[in-house]
Amino acid sequence: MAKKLNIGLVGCGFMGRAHSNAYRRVNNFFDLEYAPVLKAACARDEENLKAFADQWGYESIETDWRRLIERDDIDAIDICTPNNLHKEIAIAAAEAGKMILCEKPLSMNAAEGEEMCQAVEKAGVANTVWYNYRRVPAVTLAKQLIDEGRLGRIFHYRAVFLQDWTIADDVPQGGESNWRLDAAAAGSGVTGDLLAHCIDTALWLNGSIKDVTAMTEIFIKERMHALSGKVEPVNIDDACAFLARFDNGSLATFESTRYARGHKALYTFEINGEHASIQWDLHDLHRLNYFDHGDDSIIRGWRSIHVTDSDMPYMDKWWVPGLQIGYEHTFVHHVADFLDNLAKGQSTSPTFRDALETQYVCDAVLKSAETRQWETVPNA
Ligand code: SOE
Repeated sequence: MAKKLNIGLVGCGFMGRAHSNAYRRVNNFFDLEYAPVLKAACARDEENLKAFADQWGYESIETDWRRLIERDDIDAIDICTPNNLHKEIAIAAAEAGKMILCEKPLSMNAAEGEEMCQAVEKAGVANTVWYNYRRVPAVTLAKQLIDEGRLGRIFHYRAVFLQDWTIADDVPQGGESNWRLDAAAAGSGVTGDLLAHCIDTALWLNGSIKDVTAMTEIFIKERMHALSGKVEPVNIDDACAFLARFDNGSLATFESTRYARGHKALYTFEINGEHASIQWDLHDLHRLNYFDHGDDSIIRGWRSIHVTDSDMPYMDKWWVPGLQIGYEHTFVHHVADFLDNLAKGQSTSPTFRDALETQYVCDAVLKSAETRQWETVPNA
């Protein structure tokens, strides 16, 4: 009989659904010492919350996250709120001795992230940040190939994350649906929302970033604010591109925008090494493209690895070779790793401290866009 881990989830939007699905599925597929229990869901709008709790099978609801944290029957707090609430909830949860699973990005900025790290480290509670793309099997396989030294010295890292959902000027900012467009709720625009994913993956695959130089743009300068009902200035970056140098000497380009007509969530990266190169594309997430210069010259070329075999990361837990999995499984993998590490008394990466490194890069990027200078990234 698995040990129970009682989850209290705060926020019942898109990420609340993705995480709830993961908690429900994980023990069906992974053999683990712990089993999450959907103990309580928390949000302000009681009607929506009740519907959400019924749909996902939560045992109870709370409309105040402070009350949720006070409850003795909650072991772990899962933060799926807009970014401006992460810090307060995480610190209160840590002080109450709860484990914390926090949605990305960790915080509005690095200063907040530092306080959050101190709180979880002082309390000694298990913590993790949901940068889910690390746990796409093809991306985990890329990590394995790099760690095995198959690429050799890395020269280049190239990442983009393109969307097009904010092009119309009548999309409001703020409120439940569009808080990502409101600087007061999100902290930043594509830098904290999309490039943070690219940066997290890059730091994991290719090590620390030394310095950056960036440019950002706000294409639509004013939007109606859903809460005030008034037209207000837009203060988030609609687009951002930056150059970076890694500690290992490799050079990088990163680009993100919500104004790339035709692209919904095109996250791609390419890494060029001395012996081999790797490419990955979220729209084809179960494939890893790989070029190995060590192949015989007459058969040398890019190969597209279908990451579905049982000796590939996570895939022995799912179907039979050849049958692929998708986006929602990355969250199942994250929970599985969290529960597995809990049983071993270990923390699960990215921890708050790992995610703070991403915040430092984001802050340096935004600062560089203002100063128009190269900015050094501090160590986390
Ligand atoms: C924004 O549209 C968004 O939902 C991000 O917030 C997610 O982190 C990303 O995975 C997909 O796009």
